[in-house]
Amino acid sequence: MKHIVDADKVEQYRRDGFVLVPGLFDKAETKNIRDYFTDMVERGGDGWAEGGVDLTSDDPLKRYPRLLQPHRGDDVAMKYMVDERIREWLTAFYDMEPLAVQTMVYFKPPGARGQALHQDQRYLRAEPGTCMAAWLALEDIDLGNGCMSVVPGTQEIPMLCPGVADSTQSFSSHQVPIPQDLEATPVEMKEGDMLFFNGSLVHGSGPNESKDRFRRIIVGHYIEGRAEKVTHYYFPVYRFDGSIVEGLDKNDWEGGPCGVLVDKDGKQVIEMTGDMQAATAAH
Ligand SMILES: O=C(O)CCC(=O)C(=O)O
Repeated sequence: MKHIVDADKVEQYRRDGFVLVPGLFDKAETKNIRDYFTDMVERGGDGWAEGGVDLTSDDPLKRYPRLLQPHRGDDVAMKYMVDERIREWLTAFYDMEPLAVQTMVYFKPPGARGQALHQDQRYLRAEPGTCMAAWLALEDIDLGNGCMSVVPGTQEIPMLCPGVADSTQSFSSHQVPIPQDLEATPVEMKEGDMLFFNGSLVHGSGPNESKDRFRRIIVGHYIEGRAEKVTHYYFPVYRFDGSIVEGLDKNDWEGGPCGVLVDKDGKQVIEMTGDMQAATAAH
């Protein structure tokens, strides 16, 4: 059945920098993906588990670390990354087919920490344009098991210099500040729902405080079709037909200017006086 891209949702994405598309994948598909990658991490991660799997650790994320870039050798991950429905939506948002650069699978078992507020473009450094994510709920996700939160109003801001995250709540060590008058809003999702968001949008997730529910998701990251440069880590860059794009330039990891929040005449503004490398090194 041909999937229909909804014009109101495209408009919403262009305005807000994120949009939730309910039921983009059906339950048979999400179950397959969920079971497939859970089996993979439980047998040791097949080489994709961040830092390897440590079954003896007290940290749930060491027993179930996220899988990084499995599409580089795994067909199920590759199939997700270049899924036709994702292609149709992203192409509608940007009026041009994007390029695919990343897959990740998060398990977030009960008791696991979340990931502090951040902006993806800081890492991907796609130029020109931005990056975008296609984040699929592989089970029902709510505040209790650590849903995603987004900060509406940040979809067009520059990269903010990160501060230090609370390591009891987040496995990642950096956290960007939230500009005045904006707030993080939880996005609860049903299994099969897709959250699309751009690379400026500040987002992150809290811990899984449930007793017995995992929070599994798979995410693909993309750059605009007109991009000429992306951080070296994201090579090879793929088209949606699975072929590799040659000729893009490589950016360094986490470099470039970043913004600090300052008060000016009683109003908060972002001043691009920071340096991302310095901000990162300070932690
Ligand atoms: O799944 C999460 O908790 C965070 C994932 C995320 O931030 C991302 O995919 O950019």
